[in-house]
Amino acid sequence: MERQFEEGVTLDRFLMDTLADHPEATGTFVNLCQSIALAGKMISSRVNRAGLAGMLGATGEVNIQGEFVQKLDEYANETFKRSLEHRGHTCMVVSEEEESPVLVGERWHSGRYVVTVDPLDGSSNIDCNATIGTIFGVFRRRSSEGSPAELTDVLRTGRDLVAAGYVIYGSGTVLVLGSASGVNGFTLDPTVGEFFLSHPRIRIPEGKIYSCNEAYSPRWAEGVNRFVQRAKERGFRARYIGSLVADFHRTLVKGGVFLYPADDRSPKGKLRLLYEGFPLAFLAEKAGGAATDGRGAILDRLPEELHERTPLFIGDESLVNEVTDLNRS
Ligand code: AHM
Ligand code: MG
Repeated sequence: MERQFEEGVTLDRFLMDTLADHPEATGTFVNLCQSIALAGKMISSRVNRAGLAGMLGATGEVNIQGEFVQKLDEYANETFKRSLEHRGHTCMVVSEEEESPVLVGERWHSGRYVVTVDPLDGSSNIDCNATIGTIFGVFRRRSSEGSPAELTDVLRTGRDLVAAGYVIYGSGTVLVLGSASGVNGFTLDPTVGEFFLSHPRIRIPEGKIYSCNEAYSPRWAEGVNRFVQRAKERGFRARYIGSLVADFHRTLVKGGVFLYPADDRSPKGKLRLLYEGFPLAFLAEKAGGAATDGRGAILDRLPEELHERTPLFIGDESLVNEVTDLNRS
C-alpha cells in the first residue's frame, strides 16, 4: 500500500521514507533530489536578494535561444550544474542555457541519471518581481555506466522520464516533485532552510480558467480560437502571467488549462520540449491531467534535437482533450 505522508514532513524525511519502501534502491535518486533542493534554496535566496545584490538586468550576452541572458539566468545555470556535478548521481546535464549537453567530470562518468533543466524559466519577468522558477526532468541513462553519457541518453520520449518537477520562486518558494510516488509540493521555510510537505498528493482540480497569450490569437488555428470563445461563453476566467512555471503551478493547484499553441510565425511552437514540455507533461499526467502538442500526447514525442520546440496544451484532462480535438479539426 502506498505510504501516506502528513503535511509538515520534511523533504529529507519524505525521501528517506520513500526509499525505505524500495529495498532495491541504492539511495542515488535521493541524493539527486537533495542536490536539486539545494540548488533551489541557493537560487531562491539569490532571487530574493536580487535587487540588493546587483543581480537585476541583463549580462549583455545572448543565449542559444537568441534571448538576452539575465544575470540571474547565468547564476541559476551555474548553481544547478555545480550542485549536480560532484555527487556521482548525474552523468549529463542538458540546460536551456547551454548549446551542447554538459558532461560531468571524468570522475563521475558512472553517474546514473541525466538531468534536463530550464534554470530560470520566465526570466523576462525578473526585473518586475514576477514569479519565476527552475524546471527539471530526470532520465535514467541507457548507455553503460562508467563511460561518458551519450546523446541517446536524452533524445528519447518523455515516457522514459523517472522524475520531474520545478522550484517556483514566488510569494513563497515551493518545490514540486513528481515521481513514481505521485506529485507532492514542499514549501521552503527560509528561517530554517528546510522544505516541508505542504501540498501532498496533488491532483488537478476542476477549474474554469484558461491561460494563454491572447494577443497572438489572430495567428492561431481556428480551432484554438473556437475553444477560447467557448470558454468565455461558459464563464471561464482568464489568467496569464507569461512565466510558464507560474502559469503551470496555478493550473496544477487551481485547475483549468494553459495553452501555448503553434502559430503561423512559429509553426513548431515556442516552448522547449526537453526541459519545459516533458517535465510539466509528466507532472500533469501524474496529477490526473493531460498535456498535448495540439495533436498527440507530449510525452510520446521523440525529440530529434536538444532545443526542440513544441506547442503546449496542458492541464485539466477534459479541457486539454477538447482544445486538442478542436485544433486537429
Ligand atoms: P524562458 O523564460 O525560459 O525563455 O521561457 C519562455 C517563456 C515562458 O516562461 C512563458 O510561458 C512564455 O515564454 C511566454 O511567452 P510570451 O511572452 O510569448 O507570451
Ligand atoms: Mg523557460
